Amino acid sequence: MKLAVVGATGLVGSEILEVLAEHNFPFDELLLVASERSVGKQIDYKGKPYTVIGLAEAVSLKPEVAIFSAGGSTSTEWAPKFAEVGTIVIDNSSAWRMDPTKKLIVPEINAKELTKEDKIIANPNCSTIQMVLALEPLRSRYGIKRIVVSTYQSVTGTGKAAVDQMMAERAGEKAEMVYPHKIDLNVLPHIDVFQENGYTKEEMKMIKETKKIFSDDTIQVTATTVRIPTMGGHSEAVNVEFKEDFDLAEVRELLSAAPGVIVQDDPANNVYPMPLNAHKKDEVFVGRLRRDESQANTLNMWIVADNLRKGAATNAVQIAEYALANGLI
Ligand code: 2RA
Repeated sequence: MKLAVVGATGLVGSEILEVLAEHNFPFDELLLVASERSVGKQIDYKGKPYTVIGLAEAVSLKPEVAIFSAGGSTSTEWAPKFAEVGTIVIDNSSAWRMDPTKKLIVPEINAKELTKEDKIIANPNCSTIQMVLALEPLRSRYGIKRIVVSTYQSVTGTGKAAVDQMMAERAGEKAEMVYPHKIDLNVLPHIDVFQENGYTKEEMKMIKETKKIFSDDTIQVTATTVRIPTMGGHSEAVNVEFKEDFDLAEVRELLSAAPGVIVQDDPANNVYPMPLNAHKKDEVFVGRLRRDESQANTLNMWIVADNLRKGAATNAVQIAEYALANGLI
């Protein structure tokens, strides 16, 4: 099995390598792939140096699987070229997510939809993944009518340059501006570009992707996505209205039993999910579980996950693991 990691030099790329190593992902050959300016660079995997190769060379080597994290335009151009030589592409960009011919997969929810015919598989947006994973056990029990989500997103979601901007500002140094404003000691109600309807693209991703992953266009979703000066992960305040009433003790049980979800909910002892604790973890953490007393059948919850892990690298590696375990490769 030949595995390619495309975009191996980026923040998500290095996280993918870490997750592959931690999960002991089986392969015979590893191709580390990046844009022309990184070709020839050395990157270590499990203590062994690998030389970065270019995209055209990687296609000619026909890997069985390629995990892409190289941005939308690289995916648009190169994913079909890999697919043509038989590679299964698992793509982290937004390029294919809403394409009706491509599946948008969170393995714990809908990996069963995958078949051998799926050559380009889309990984959802980070803020969507952690929300739908925590909602899935409740959705299957009570049904969801409406979701109102507000996010508190880490600068790592923008990439290394954004982390550098925040750190330079913190150190009082001159910062290269990635955001339109200072990010340290600030909060930006602005993630990705504004759309004609006044929402940002990040907000629209949460709305559209949630419906696609749950295969349910009737679920109403509204979102406000916000960048905050933190690094460990994304946090989300979610207000969810179910079709049926719920029992809070049962909600806790369902969440505790859900794969990939950890309940941290002990307010008396100041226990609740925080990005500081979610950092480098594969799971999604849920807490502050409480009934919305202003409306029937409605729950408030707080969801935190490392956006580079379950929000990107972990989910992509899990898709590859599913494909391997189920004979799709
Ligand atoms: C963010 N949604 O945090 C992103 C990254 N995929 O900006």
